[in-house]
Amino acid sequence: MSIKVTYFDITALGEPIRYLLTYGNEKFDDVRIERSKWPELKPSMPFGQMPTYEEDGKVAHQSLAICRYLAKKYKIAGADDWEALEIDSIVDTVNDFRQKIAAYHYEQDEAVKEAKKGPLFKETIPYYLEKFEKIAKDNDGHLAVKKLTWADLYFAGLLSYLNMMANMDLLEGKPSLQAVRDNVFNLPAIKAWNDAHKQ
Ligand SMILES: N[C@@H](CCC(=O)N[C@@H](CS)C(=O)NCC(=O)O)C(=O)O
Repeated sequence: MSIKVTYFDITALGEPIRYLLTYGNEKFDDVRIERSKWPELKPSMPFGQMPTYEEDGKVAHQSLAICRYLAKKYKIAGADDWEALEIDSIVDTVNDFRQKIAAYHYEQDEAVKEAKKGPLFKETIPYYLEKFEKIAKDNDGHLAVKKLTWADLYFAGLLSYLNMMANMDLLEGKPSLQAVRDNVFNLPAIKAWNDAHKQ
């Protein structure tokens, strides 16, 4: 089977897909598009965005849908529909969290950005992180169902991007979330991937 992931040369929304494929010991073509080439390529993408995932010439888009597809393939998407719901819920919540930080980070208007700063750092980020930390503690170092699932891979894959956008170590003082990260980073395949892709 020929597999290709196409994204910019950054972690962000591409890395969870790369992590899933790496976890599944899949060989894949890790295509990284230079920013200068993007305008030319954009119209050829299903909805003008990346990442995309290709399998034997068939193209899929939407990073969460792609991750979920791979997680099902590698049997880390839940043992039954209720587990799958729990996993999907936390993944969507991590994604909400990402979007709230991104709304600040990518704000172009400096005055608006300054106005968003206080609520984001004093309220939103602590609110989400405290809840995530409790969930991770209750789930023995995982984000759902007390075992490794794609929610953990998604979170760990997104982490460097979240930290970059927030310009802080979001996991400082959060031992259970650190355990979620470490449980993923210590998987031999992911460790080898991270060693080979230090950014
Ligand atoms: N919901 C989509 C979002 C994709 C997205 O926002 N992609 C951005 C990069 S992170 C992009 O392609 N930006 C370039 C553009 O829109 O021209 C997903 O999760 O795949």
